[in-house]
Amino acid sequence: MISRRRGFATGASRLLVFVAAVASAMLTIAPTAHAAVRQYWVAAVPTTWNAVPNGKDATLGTLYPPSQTIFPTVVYQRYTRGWRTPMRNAPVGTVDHDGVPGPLIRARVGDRVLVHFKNMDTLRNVPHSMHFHAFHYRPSSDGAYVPGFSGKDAAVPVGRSYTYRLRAARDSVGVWPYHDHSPSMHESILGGMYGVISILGRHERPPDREFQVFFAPVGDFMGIDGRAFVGNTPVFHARVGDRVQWDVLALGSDHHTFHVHGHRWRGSGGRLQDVQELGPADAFRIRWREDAPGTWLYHCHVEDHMERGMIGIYQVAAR
Ligand SMILES: [Cu+2]
Repeated sequence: MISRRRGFATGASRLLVFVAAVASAMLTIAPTAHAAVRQYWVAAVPTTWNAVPNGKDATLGTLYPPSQTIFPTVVYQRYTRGWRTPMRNAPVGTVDHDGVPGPLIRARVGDRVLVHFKNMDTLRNVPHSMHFHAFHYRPSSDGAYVPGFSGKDAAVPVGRSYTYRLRAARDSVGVWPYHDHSPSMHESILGGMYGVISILGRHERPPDREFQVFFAPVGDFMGIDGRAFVGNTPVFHARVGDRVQWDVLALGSDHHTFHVHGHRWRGSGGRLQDVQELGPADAFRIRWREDAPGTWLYHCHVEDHMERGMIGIYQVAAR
């Protein structure tokens, strides 16, 4: 008994010494102690996009022929390491189709993020790039074309690749867009070359559900995640009690007003609101604990945008 107790005591003091040593080491390198290096492989790939797969505006009953809704385009596609195999851009539930928006780029404060980008655009055969909001980086990872100044990051030729080196700092927390910023930027964004960056604090608890809502024009329509009208735009799902997060972003030349039925949230200054405005390249995240079972609408409240497709369904199941 005694020897066992002594053995425990010895083990315990060794443990204490070890804990003290680790604690002291963590104090020295605290800011980066848990930082990760996250790597993403992304490519610009040709695809055939259908903005209205079911061919109709279910609200007004208007029918749209495939000739009006289907078009060839180039999108960002996530790949496994070394661009071996295409993979889903985001988990099912954050968006329920693939291609638009591009890969969901996640990070925590302190992380380094390497985005390996390859241009596989054999459709338009033009250079592309990736330009990231929110992250800290050197000009060589800006991805924006500046005539006479920018380098390989800003116009990656077809068949070539480039690695963007990014760092998430404390002022990177939140939701932000990334997009093509090469000379073909305007046509590329219209075609769907954009995506979502979602950055959490170092120790911030992630939500139970995260939904990506990206407002942008798509062909003749006004789209959410590249799709138009109820039945085509994503159907988001939650349960009563879930901590949900809406990632809301916009690109293009319009201002939008994000609205969810049956829900309110605290905006800037603590004001309760059920509509929140955003302009081009603007972004925000909205969070609440779900307490309203039922089938709800979410949409842009600019009437013209809503009529041209910016509307979808949010389903909340009772627990
Ligand atoms: Cu709108």
